[in-house]
Amino acid sequence: MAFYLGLDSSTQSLTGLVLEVSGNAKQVVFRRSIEFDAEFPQYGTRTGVLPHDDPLVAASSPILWAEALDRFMQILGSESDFALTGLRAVSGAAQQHGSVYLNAGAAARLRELDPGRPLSVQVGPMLSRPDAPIWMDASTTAECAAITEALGGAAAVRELTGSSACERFTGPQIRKMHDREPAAYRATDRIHLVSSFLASLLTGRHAALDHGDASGMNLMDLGSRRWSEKALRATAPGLARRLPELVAPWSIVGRLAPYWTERHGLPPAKVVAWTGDNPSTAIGVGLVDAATVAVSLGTSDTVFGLLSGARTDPSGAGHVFVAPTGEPMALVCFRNGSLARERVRDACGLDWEGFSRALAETPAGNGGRVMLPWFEPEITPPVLAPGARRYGLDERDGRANVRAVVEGQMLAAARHTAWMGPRAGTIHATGGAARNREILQVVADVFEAEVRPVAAADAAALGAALRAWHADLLDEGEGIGWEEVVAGIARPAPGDVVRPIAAHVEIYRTMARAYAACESHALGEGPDPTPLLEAIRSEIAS
Ligand code: ADP
Ligand code: XUL
Repeated sequence: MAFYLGLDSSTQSLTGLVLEVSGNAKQVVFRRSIEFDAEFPQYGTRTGVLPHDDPLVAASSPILWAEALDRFMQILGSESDFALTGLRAVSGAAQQHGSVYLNAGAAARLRELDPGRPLSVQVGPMLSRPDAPIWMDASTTAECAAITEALGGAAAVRELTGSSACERFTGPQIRKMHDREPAAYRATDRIHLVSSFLASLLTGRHAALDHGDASGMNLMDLGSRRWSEKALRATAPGLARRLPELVAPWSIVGRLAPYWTERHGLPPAKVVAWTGDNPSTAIGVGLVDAATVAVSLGTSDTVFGLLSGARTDPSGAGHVFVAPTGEPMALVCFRNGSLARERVRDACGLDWEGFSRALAETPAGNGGRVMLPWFEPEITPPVLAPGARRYGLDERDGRANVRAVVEGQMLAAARHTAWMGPRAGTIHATGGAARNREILQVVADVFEAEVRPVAAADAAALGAALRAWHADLLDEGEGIGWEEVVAGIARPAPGDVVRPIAAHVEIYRTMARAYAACESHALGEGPDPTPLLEAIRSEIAS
């Protein structure tokens, strides 16, 4: 019997779970989630983000993430009722793109982490910048333009790194820091992603970064999976020596440092490279072939799947990352996910049950009314000026707004993922909102696919535990296929399926044209869609 710990440091919380593996049987034997805002109010975060006057800026606190990790390990050490000595390996997933800036003293401080003092007080002195920009930041449009120009245009950046230069990606964030805070940049010895920062705390040394999370930086050559000298030059001087080593996702990057063994009674388990939450979720929902895609309805909504052939998104909104299997995966991210749904829910004074009822009792297509749900600056399509746009929709009509926010989100998701290739027949759904059947019905109807909610909650943490198991076996010289890794656990519950309703599918084919016209108009790229919407209204009414 062996145990594997998977962690997920997401925008709003840290979740960890322990997987017990005995022969072919796997089960989760321990699970705990720690909400940042509620458990650590002293940092002043709201939904995991430090308040800022500029709506385009989003940062969080690396000390908060460290304190949450320490708290989780303390709970694991004191409350778990299985033999901790059997813990063989640990891995993790983290919100992607966010960056942590460490000074030259950090390497020694990591080596000498003192088990007698809380981690949080030991992390502060390692930082060359107190906060960490995160994936919600949209303040680097100028930096993206400069990098794009230096690399020969958007298509060239995509070919090289798998994505166009994106505001939230780490390269543009580093360039901004270099240009606007030169002293802090000079004082920076190592730049980690959230994933490799937390792995460094676990191992007590600067941990390597996996190809999967490194794909979200606009700095790695996706073909060779090395840092691209060109991209580094286009970003900031002296960057190569500030970046972690790159490794394959299944690499062992160290062992739990004495801090963890002495302070919390954990064994010196192997630490497997951490990755981004989306790549890790791919394993946690059982995406091990290109026939299935996943929809993750969390703080952000993401749609992703393994790619069968090489392609990038010509529109520039989608990304190609390296999956934990080593294959390319496509991903499109929508910032206005759960928080936008919550915004509409709260404006109508509803709970989730009432939200679901409003969805169930309003007609598919919403009588031709459209919402572009850009309450916050949006990533896909890129929108910097926040504010929902409504077409034919009265803001005071609560139930129609409930349907409009979900339909707007799913019509956008279908439109902006068409580049990924032929539509999948099955969608695996995960994330907090995947427990909402009425939302999943809209996903099924718009994507014309069967939607299967993945039974296990916490897919990113589960994916991390499964990756830890896979890497441990590989390290012991026992190869194991990915099908076998996910078998029996990272799978939709048998028989639990939401099927598309034929009449709704027809309506959404029409509404896709309505959505596209509204989006083009709102982006200043198309005419007033009112005449089209009027025609569509009578089309779907008949
Ligand atoms: P994260 O991206 O932080 O990991 P989760 O995947 O845990 O987020 O999702 C959390 C979100 O799930 C909450 O912000 C909430 O809006 C949403 N949620 C929870 N329950 C429901 C429900 N019944 N219907 C719709 N959304 C829900
Ligand atoms: C993906 C992205 C988000 C974060 C959320 O590109 O920015 O999904 O990973 O944690």
